[in-house]
Amino acid sequence: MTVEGTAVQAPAVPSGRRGRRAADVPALVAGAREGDARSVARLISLVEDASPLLREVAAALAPHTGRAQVLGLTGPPGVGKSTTTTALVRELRAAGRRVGVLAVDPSSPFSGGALLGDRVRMADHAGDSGVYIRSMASRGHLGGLAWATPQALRVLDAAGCDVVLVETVGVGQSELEVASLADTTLVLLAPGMGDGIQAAKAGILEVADVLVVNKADRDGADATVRDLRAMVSLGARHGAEGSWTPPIARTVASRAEDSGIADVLARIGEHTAWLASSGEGRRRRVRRAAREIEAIAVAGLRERMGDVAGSAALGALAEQVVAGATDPYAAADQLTAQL
Ligand SMILES: Nc1nc2c(ncn2[C@@H]2O[C@H](COP(=O)(O)OP(=O)(O)O)[C@@H](O)[C@H]2O)c(=O)[nH]1
Ligand SMILES: [Mg+2]
Repeated sequence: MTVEGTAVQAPAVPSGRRGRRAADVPALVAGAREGDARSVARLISLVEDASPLLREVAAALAPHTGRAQVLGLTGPPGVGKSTTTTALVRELRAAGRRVGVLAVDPSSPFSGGALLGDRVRMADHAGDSGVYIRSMASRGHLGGLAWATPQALRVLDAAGCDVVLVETVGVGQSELEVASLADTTLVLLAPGMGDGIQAAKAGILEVADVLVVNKADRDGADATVRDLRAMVSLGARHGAEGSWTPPIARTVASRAEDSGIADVLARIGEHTAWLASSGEGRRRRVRRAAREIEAIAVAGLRERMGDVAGSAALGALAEQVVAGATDPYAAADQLTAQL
């Protein structure tokens, strides 16, 4: 009876809470480092679900990270980010490099059409063990991307990816988020997206390390390149000596030949060299880590504050403030002193 019971229970529940609780983090990390795709997927799931094992996962990954080059791709929906990502993966694989892809959509739910589309298109590479592809969702809450994506990046880094591509839709904050994650950020634009350019103008030069005018097979590509060149030269005039001026590449990412993707990779290579020679690469990574630590710390504090809200201590302090026995600032100090 007991044998039957365990036989039914153990392997019959591969996913869900039971499986998660049973996760053996050191074994998963060892598996990921050996290139086992299932271990990689499992670790990313632990991260994405904010598993109680998150801390253990982070600690186990730490010694094996810091190698991967992170490329961010952002731009308006439909501009060709997924197509470009696919083309970059193809080129990088041809060069023998191991590649990870994180497709992040901050607004769509996990089963959303955009993500499904990404998956289908990425099926190009299915079966290639040198590529890990993962769609991520931020579960509807803004800022979700901020904490889960860096951890997922670490998983792919530890799994031996030489390059990790992070695709995000350029909607408001997410451009800034992807830029803060990446060593090199590509901003994609396409002809006939004048509104997109206008909207993006404010933030575009701050985040773009390489500008890509995709759909260069379409009318208006020259005008778009001209617009961008004017913007870039305006920005460059204010730039400090030795600063980076984003180059503008033209692509037809959907083409098998003459796509311009090799040129994009060459520009990325130049940026990578500049990151190293200027010291900016290191500074960016330190800034990235600082922001991450801050986000984790603030989230922790907020959680502890949550325990305080509605507590007897808070109630008592509120009574005192109403009675004029103390002021809200002094009360807040008393409250935070308890954390
Ligand atoms: N004409 C043309 N179409 C393209 C090009 N690149 C991508 N597309 C098409 O544009 C559409 C949107 O591409 P997708 O990569 O999904 O855009 P994303 O939303 O930015 O990821 C798809 O139908 C692609 O086939 C290109 O260079 N030229
Ligand atoms: Mg896409």
